[in-house]
Formats: sequence, structure tokens, C-alpha cells
Amino acid sequence: MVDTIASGREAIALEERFGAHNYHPLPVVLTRGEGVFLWDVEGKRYYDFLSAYSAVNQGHCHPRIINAMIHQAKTLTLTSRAFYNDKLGVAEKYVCETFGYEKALFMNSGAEANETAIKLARKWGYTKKGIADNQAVIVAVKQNFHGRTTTIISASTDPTSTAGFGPFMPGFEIVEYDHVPALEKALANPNVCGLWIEPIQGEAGVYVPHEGYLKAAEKLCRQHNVLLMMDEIQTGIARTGKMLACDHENVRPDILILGKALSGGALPISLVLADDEIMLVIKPGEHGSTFGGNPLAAAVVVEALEVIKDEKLAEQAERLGKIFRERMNALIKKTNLITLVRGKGLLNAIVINDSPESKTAWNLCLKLAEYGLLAKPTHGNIIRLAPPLVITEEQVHECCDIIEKSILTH
Ligand code: IF1
Repeated sequence: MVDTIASGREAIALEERFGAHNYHPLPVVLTRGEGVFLWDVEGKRYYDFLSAYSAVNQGHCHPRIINAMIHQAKTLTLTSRAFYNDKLGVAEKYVCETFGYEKALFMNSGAEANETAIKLARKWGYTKKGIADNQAVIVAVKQNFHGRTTTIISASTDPTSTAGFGPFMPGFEIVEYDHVPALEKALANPNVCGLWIEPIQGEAGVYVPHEGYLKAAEKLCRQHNVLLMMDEIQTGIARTGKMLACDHENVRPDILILGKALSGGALPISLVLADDEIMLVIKPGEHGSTFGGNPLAAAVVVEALEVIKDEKLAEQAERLGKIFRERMNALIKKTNLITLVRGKGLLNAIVINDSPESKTAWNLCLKLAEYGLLAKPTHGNIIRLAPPLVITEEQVHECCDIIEKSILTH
């Protein structure tokens, strides 16, 4: 077993000395999670208001998910796709029926699922839409976040994601998000095979587009024979108050991209869903990954989604999200430190009334941690507030009290 550390300070020192410095974590060293709670090595309990960026929607270490994982882990964890196994087909059927698609392709990280979607859209563009070889264009939007691989950041407009990592992959056109005329223009290009968007931009600071934007995007995609590639990795799996954020506008993506809470945080699972006309453009041996669709992930994903359904976590997120935003809007009236709260379901963020370069949001998160609530700023002055969906109404109020106390004593 891995050595246990003597103190939080030692854990931080070990990461400083032996780990890449690719993150700037809050100075909290966690050792246990259960439901909405996390405990640090000194035994202090916190409400988790990040949920590992919406990967633990079902709550930390959900017993049903962990038991399914333990059972399968003792039986068979990995066969590779060189052979069949008795779990993958069952999971593929389950997710196709859950989300209403004909075919499923399991990968591991969200970035890999987005890379898969890019390859599907391009190959569909060449073989079905008749785009000339290597001329396919995918339209993406400003302030997107789809992952960290070099092809994905080729479509990024965020210098912290792109600086120093060029040269970049061609074949992406970037337009304004939440701007229908920009789509009308860009999608008219006959070389466009896909429109690649998030239904709510998480990393951009929980930016919710105007009502009707997603529906307009879907309509324009149909009109111009362009595939709607929807990245629901952070917004999906009940987080915004529906199973998918697209469900708020009854939009059906041509390519649905999922990750994170597919496993409830137990292990990396990502998934691409599409109908035969799209998914079957990839032939045997043209795409995959060692762990993609492994039997352990197959067993876990079914149980993790069953938990979402059985515990009605989408309905819970819808109801408690409204209560949360009401409380935050009431708080805004008492302080000038917060300019607005925005979000859907239990994916929300508050915008701090200071420049993104200031330390105000960071210091506020330190104060929140002191009072027992963990959150982290995104893009300087925005704090994402997204607890596991198993939180109770009483706990939402307790957390709003903590946020209020932190703001009013700041
Ligand atoms: C980090 C951000 C959030 C995602 C969407 C794809 C991916 C993500 C909509 C890639 C991943 C994570 C990555 C993590 C922090 C977090 C994040 F701040 F990076 F942008 F949530 F907003 N599409 N988001 O949100 O999935 O490959 O990570 O499994 O990289 O710091 P992944």
C-alpha cells in the first residue's frame, strides 16, 4: 500500500518536489470523501462545492457504485478490445437506450471523447457529405473548453491553454458563442462537417447561452448538413437539472460527448453516442484505446447511471438549484462583492466584483475553506459552485449561510 503521510504539509512538499507543477491547488490536503463531504488529513470536514468539476454528481464514494466496482474488480478488469467480454455490450445497450442513440463508443478521458468526435465528424464529412480530402472544417466557439490535447487546444481561444504548445492542428473555425448570426455565416461553408459546442460553458465561468441558442444551432446544422457535436462532459448526467443540458431545449445532438459523472468519480470513463450513419464511418482498427470500454468501466457506468435515475438526481438538481440561486440573489442585495449569480440546476457560479487579476476570488475561496466549504475560482474573478447532486435542501441552506458569512465578513 502507498505510504501514508504524516501531515498535510508533508503531502504538499512531496507534490512540490516530485510532481509536475501543472496545477495551483488550494492548500487543502484531502484524505476521505463521502456523499457531499470531504475530510482533510487533520480531520476537518468540508462541503465539496466543486464535485471534481462535476465528476462526482452522485456524491463521493457512492456505495452502490463502489460495490459494483469492487465486484467487477475481483472478476475481470481489462481484456483489451482484441477480444469480446461479457460486460461491454450490456453497457453499450444500456447507454444507447438511456440517451436514445444507435451506437456507443467508450473511451477514458473527456479529451479522448472529444478527439473521437472530431475524427467521426471529419470522416463523416469526407465519406457522407463529400467534402474534399483534408478540407473538413469544424466550427468551434470562443471561450470553449474541451480538454488539453494539442488538437483540442488548436480550437481554444484561452492563452493559458495554448501558449507555448504550437504548432496547432488546422481545420477549426472559431466564432462567437451564443451568437446565431455568426453560426448562420460559418455553417454555410460547404466544407464544414461539424459545430462543436458546450450547452453551457463551464470553464468560461458557467456561461449560460440565451434561451433558444441551442435550438437555433440544431436547426442551422440540419439546414446546412452539419453535425451538431455537443460536449456535455461537464453539463451532462443530471448536473443542470435534466439528464442532459440539451434537454432544456429538446435539442438532440448528432454526436453526444460525455465523461466525468458517467462513473460518479470512481474511474475515468468517457463516451461518444451517435446513430449508425455517423458512428459506422469508423471501421475496425481505425480508432480505439487500450482501456476504452473495459469491463470494469462497463460495470461501473451502468450502476452510476442507475443511481442518477433511482435517486432522481436531475429533478433534485433542478429544485435545489433554484433555491440556491434565490439565496445568492438575496445575498447580492446585501453586498457589492458579488455582481451576479448564473447557472442551471446545480451548476452555478458567482461573479466577484473585482478584476480577474485580483486575488479576491482566491482569498474568498480560502475563507470558504476556513468555514468548511471547498470551491475554486475559474478565470480569476468567477467562483464555480457545484455540489454533488445528493445534497439535501437543508445542506444547501447551510452552505448558503457559509457563503454569506464568508462574503459579509470578507
Ligand atoms: C483540467 C477546466 C472544467 C470539460 C469539458 C472536456 C473536458 C472537460 C466541458 C476534458 C474537463 C476539467 C479538466 C480539468 C479541470 C476541469 C475544467 F477547468 F479545465 F475547464 F471542468 F471546466 N469538456 N474539465 O469541462 O475532460 O480530459 O479532463 O476528462 O484540465 O484542469 P478530461
